[in-house]
Amino acid sequence: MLNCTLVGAPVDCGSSQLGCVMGPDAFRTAGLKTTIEALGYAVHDIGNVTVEPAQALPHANDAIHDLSEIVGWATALEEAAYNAMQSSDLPIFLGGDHALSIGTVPGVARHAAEQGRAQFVLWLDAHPDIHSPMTTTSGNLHGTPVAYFTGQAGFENVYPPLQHRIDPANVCMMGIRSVDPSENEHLAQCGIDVYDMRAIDERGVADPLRRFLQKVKDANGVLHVSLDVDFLEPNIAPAVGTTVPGGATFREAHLIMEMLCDSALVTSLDLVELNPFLDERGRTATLMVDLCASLLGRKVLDRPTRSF
Ligand code: Z70
Ligand code: MN
Ligand code: MN
Ligand code: MN
Repeated sequence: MLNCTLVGAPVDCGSSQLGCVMGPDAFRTAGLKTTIEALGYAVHDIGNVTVEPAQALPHANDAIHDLSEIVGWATALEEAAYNAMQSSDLPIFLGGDHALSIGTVPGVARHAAEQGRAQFVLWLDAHPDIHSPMTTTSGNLHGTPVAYFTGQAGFENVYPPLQHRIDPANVCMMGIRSVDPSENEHLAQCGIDVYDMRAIDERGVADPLRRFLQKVKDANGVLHVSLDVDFLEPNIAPAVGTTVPGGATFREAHLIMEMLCDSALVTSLDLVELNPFLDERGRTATLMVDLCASLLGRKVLDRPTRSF
């Protein structure tokens, strides 16, 4: 029997709106554990990661807030993610805002490196989250994880030294539709595969995803999926601080999860930016749990689906 570990990461200081701190409990309330158990997994919920009170850290960009708290989370979550990878077939990190990936991605990458496997990342988000500490104008550090874990300059003496960098060629982004000017500049030259909503409208999700999964498979890689609630169309997923219209539909999101399931390449998952304070009768939390179920093996038909 495969086992799955739930790791609560109630980070909320990477964004400017309160509420993500309740995310892990909303996923629990929406029945994440029993849903995954019903699919035949042994599920262990280790509860929420906690951090030591941090000491204030100096930084050059005055817009930045809560840097020392984020560094505390990054350190604790790198360790928690690495440990969960050692004891589990599939850790799921329950956010919390997207700053949690500053810790979880390096943690799973440490495990992959020890296994001699290349770590890949699928970033499902309205935003590329590729600011450095010098380029962020909002100062919200949930806008920085991709720049950090791909080894972009500017994090020296700001975040913990990066031990296991993710090659930008091993990162694929889908759903992108809100990009700041400095992020655009960086995306143009860093080598990340970016499928913005225009690309998805023209090509659908299946073809770009199939290409990326083939690349992971050819490299004998392992895949971390980072799913931001705002990847989804806000009409179906209202529980998020910054809603960006024109997101992925219910059907596109489920298809991605089903294809990821069939690939058997996913070894870890972030569920981030759920703000239960903004939800409507739990529908966003429930949708995220349903997407998880598709990723972990829930099928419409018992017989294998024909794919074209
Ligand atoms: C913008 C910034 C952001 C949400 C990421 C947005 C960042 N690029 N917002 N996820 N919800 O503030 O840096
Ligand atoms: Mn705070
Ligand atoms: Mn994000
Ligand atoms: Mn986002």
